[in-house]
Amino acid sequence: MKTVVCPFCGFGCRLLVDEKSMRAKPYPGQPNRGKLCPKGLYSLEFVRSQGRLKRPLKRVGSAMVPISWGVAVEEIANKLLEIRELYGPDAVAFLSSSKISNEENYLLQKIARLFGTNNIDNCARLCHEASVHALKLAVGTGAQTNPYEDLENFNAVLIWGYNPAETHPVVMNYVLRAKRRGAKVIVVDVRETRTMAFADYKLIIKPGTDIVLANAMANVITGEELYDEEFVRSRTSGFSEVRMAVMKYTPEYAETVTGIPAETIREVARAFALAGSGAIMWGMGLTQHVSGVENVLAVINLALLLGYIGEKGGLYPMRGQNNVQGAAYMGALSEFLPGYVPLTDERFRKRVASLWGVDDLPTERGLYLTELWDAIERSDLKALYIVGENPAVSEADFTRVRRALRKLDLLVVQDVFMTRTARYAHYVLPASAFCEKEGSYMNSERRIQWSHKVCEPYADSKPDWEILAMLGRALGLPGFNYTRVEEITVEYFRLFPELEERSVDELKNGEGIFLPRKRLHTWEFATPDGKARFMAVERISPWEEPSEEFPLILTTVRLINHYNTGEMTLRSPSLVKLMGEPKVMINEKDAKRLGITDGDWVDIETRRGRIRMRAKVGGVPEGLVAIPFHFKANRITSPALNKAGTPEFKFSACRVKKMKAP
Ligand SMILES: Nc1nc2c(c(=O)[nH]1)N[C@H]1C(S)=C(S)[C@@H](COP(=O)(O)OP(=O)(O)OC[C@H]3O[C@@H](n4cnc5c(=O)[nH]c(N)nc54)[C@H](O)[C@@H]3O)O[C@H]1N2
Ligand SMILES: Nc1nc2c(c(=O)[nH]1)N[C@H]1C(S)=C(S)[C@@H](COP(=O)(O)OP(=O)(O)OC[C@H]3O[C@@H](n4cnc5c(=O)[nH]c(N)nc54)[C@H](O)[C@@H]3O)O[C@H]1N2
Ligand code: SF4
Ligand SMILES: [Mo]
Repeated sequence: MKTVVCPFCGFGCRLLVDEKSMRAKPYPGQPNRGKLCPKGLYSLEFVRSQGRLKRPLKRVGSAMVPISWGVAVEEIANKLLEIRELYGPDAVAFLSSSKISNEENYLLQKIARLFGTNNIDNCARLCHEASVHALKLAVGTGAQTNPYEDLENFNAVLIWGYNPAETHPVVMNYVLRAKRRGAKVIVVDVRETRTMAFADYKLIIKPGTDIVLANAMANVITGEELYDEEFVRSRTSGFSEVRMAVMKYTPEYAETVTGIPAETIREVARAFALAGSGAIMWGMGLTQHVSGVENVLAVINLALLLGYIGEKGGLYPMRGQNNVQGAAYMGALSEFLPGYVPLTDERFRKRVASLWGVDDLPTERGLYLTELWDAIERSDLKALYIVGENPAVSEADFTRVRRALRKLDLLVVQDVFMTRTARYAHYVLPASAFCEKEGSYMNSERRIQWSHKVCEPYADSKPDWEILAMLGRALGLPGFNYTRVEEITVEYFRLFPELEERSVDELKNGEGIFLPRKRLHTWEFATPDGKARFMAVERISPWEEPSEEFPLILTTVRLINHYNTGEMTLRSPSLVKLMGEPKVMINEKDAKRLGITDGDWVDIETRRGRIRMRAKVGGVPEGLVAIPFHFKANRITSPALNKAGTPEFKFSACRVKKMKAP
């Protein structure tokens, strides 16, 4: 039996895998304590599926022909160098993957920066980057503050724009244990979710009005003097601005905007404040809006008012992908060096440069993932190297993404499957799957865990770190002569003072290592003056308002047995058996008005285009339609970006029409 990290969500369960039968069962220790959801349980199935990429492929005309690893890497490197020679290093961009290990993310951002560009990003941009920006501003570190185990000790859990019963099923065990101890569970969502089945308070909010609700709760907490005066005085700044700003957000006003009764807002604000300790957990319902950063700031203000930090509470931006937290800590983001250190921090930047054997590194922030497509259209960007990312499906308004991908001089896709994105590639490189390689991953609570190799790489595939080491050498970059993955682990350990005394053996054999430590901000915040910053925020309207032509609001959501763009889940027979057909949810009244009954085929249309699926009547309030984002939703979603570069996946204006069956 070997321990392996689950390749799906950011909760970061560990699996015990029997090497002979290749069956997984849950690891009894931290963090999943003997539990798994179906995706983890059946995660080995996609590894053995027929669709795996077997060998490197090169586009010749309209055909993809097999070539050797040596030729593929040599040709790709030469083409990248040629483009750099002609147009400069910023004509090339690298997309890293929150599916690959820390070591692999570390290598790809090292390649990008040594190549001369900060055009390095990952799908965190589509996900929790607004949380990172807000947390950086307010508390100084862009990550979850407390471990999962703390959830059980708090007296209240506020779950906001987040549906863990489907998206992080195992974390629900922690929430439920808290509830059994008497903790109040409050859930805020635009529709009745599975998570609400466990809630003491279910708040159904109008889409995109979360700031108004959070400010109204702050209005009650300040107005009724329920805040923690000592904490506010000694550990924060900016309180008076926030108190002033929320004065006009009375519960009565908030009721008219959010649709939640004023009395309920009061009751919930009081219950949360009087609990004495509490966690706030949030997800894509907050971040995937043009107001994403401000949404998160408004919610963080509540924790700061009540002193729900350290022993008394925690901020839980529950991370999406299994290694999205690690990708960030390893520096696979266009505006941060490893450890979320800004590019402008000269001391740290020079330290990284000297570790890599050069004088300095580029200092201008690179392109965000969501800015690449316009840069390609403008002919500023000529080459894109994508590792484990499927933007032709996962990006908003993907028609323009697909158009841009076609225009590139060089597109390389390194993946385990021939993805929708790989179809546009000039070169496709077969990566080994998670259980075919060794490496470390970091989960949402910032626990670094080792994942062991349980089987040999499929066909002629190679672990991503080996491919990237070959690429680094072919590009003539210094320091890519790795022979074992552990050499990369030791190298990234050197960037973090907290890891200096730790060893790879400890990581391999124990319950993981928290970076930088288990609980953040217990005594001091990571801001320059050590204090948390209240940030007053005002309501921000969605980019696109419903109109006569497009009268309904469209949001996109997740289902428990589907995963993101489906490349992995659709290749798992057991999961395919469990998953239902994704359907558009529409309210009974809207359905009746439009002559739609349960199971009918409908067209959902926005200003970007149209998709067709079956309707499921019920489950959403009047005026809202919700579609599972998996597969095709992004043909029609809004590409408007927030300050952190995340699209407004959760709000488009749309219309729905009944169709004859296709
Ligand atoms: N089964 C499964 N699990 C997954 C994934 C998956 O694809 N499938 N993906 C993983 C990834 S990458 C991520 S990022 C996480 C995401 O995990 P979640 O954040 O839980 O995922 P979503 O379903 O996208 O969005 C959460 C909720 O936001 C609500 N919402 C929409 N608009 C608003 C709004 O304006 N205000 C409020 N308050 N709520 C709103 C939606 O109704 C939805 O219930 O899940 C991870 N886990
Ligand atoms: N409408 C709408 N769109 C959304 C969202 C939404 O809520 N609504 N959510 C957004 C969010 S939060 C996210 S995170 C993104 C996700 O967007 P993506 O990251 O593009 O989606 P995934 O399907 O997770 O793609 C991961 C890819 O990694 C590959 N892979 C798996 N393991 C390995 C490996 O070991 N090596 C390599 N090289 N490749 C590997 C898989 O085959 C797959 O192609 O989608 C975003 N898009
Ligand atoms: S909860 Fe997440 S990490 Fe755990 S088994 Fe399910 S998908 Fe994997
Ligand atoms: Mo995500």
